[in-house]
Amino acid sequence: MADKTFLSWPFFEDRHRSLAVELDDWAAGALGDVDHSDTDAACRSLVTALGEAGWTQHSAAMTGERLDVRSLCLIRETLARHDGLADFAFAMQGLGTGAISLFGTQAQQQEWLPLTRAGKAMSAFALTEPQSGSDVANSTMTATLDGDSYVLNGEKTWISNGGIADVYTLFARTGEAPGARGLSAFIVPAGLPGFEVVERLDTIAPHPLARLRFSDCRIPKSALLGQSGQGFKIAMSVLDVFRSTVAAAALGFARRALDEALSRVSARHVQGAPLADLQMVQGHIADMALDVDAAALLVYRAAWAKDSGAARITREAAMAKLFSTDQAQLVIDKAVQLHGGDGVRRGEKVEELYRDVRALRIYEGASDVQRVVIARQTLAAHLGGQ
Ligand code: COS
Repeated sequence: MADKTFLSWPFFEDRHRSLAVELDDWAAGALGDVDHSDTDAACRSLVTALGEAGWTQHSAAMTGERLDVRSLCLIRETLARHDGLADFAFAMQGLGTGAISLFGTQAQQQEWLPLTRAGKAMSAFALTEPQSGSDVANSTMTATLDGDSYVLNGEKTWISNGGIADVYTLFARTGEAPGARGLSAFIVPAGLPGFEVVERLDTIAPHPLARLRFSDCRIPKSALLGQSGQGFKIAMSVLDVFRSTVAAAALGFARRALDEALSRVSARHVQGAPLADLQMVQGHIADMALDVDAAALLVYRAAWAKDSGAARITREAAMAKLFSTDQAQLVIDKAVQLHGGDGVRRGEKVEELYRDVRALRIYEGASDVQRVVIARQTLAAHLGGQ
């Protein structure tokens, strides 16, 4: 039984506490036996189920509402503890529309957000390119203004929900300036002429992923999100919010691994006593519990700071993502070790968690990018205070 004492921390309001408990009850019933054999079909039906139950209402915000980052984090943590693909399905409804929530006009929001929030349309975030993952300022895909249209040319890759999304938030070079100041963000519906899914990508923890190609693909001028030339800042602002939620998903995986380890060391006997009686095992349990609580403090500090009105939580989100994803990997590795041979057997929960957690240290800003971000922010604060 997962520890829920963190819900009494002062970061939360009572509505968050009820949300976490109600979602946990729902997930225990609805996600018990999700069939992952057809990943696309599983994602589609998970989005429908999350939509019908109302959980995806939290994934986006219309003008006048706020994205509540604590709710996003609690939902991702809880879903990840039950089922990694359910967490993924929820997360993409938010990341894929994050720029529309934060920078969209009322008309843009009205067109897409009621659908994605109801689980009736799926969304994707198309930023990474074959030659630029961490180095966003080096993106080369172009959007050229031609009359009342932008014409898209180039490739995007590692796009989650690529191939099954109904709408993409896409970043392309509009050329106002070199580097970070010459990118813009667009809303691109699936299926336009010149928009092609050229490759589906398979990974150790399968979820829908694709490489996309745009060849003279025309979108209306009204597809521009925010101002032209502001794409880099839009991408970073979206990532500031959603990096905390990646950290929350890692926390959910780590909590589940700790639970699995606790059950194992209580039930498994060596030399006539439970494994849990061995001090070396207790040492592992202590490290795992400490990592889980420390990660939770960083995740909910970042979420609380954003919900309390902070304009930017770049440093807090980077700290949460770096620590939570790196430590979740260690927690899960210990859980695998405590399971002995069963830990690496296909079908065991800890084996699944071991594969599920790895990509979180790479996507939405790899661990070393988070270190760069934290160091820059810390140095800037020091220099600013001099
Ligand atoms: N929020 C708002 N604005 C931001 C910002 C943020 N979090 N981070 C940077 N900016 C602004 C800067 O203030 C700067 O503005 P000015 O030009 O007005 O001064 C501009 O954006 C450029 O910032 P910076 O100089 O830091 O750009 P870099 O190219 O050096 O950025 C990193 C480097 C590594 C931090 C950035 O490219 C990054 O986060 N990369 C990882 C991207 C990622 O997560 N990829 C995964 C894709 S999604 S799966």
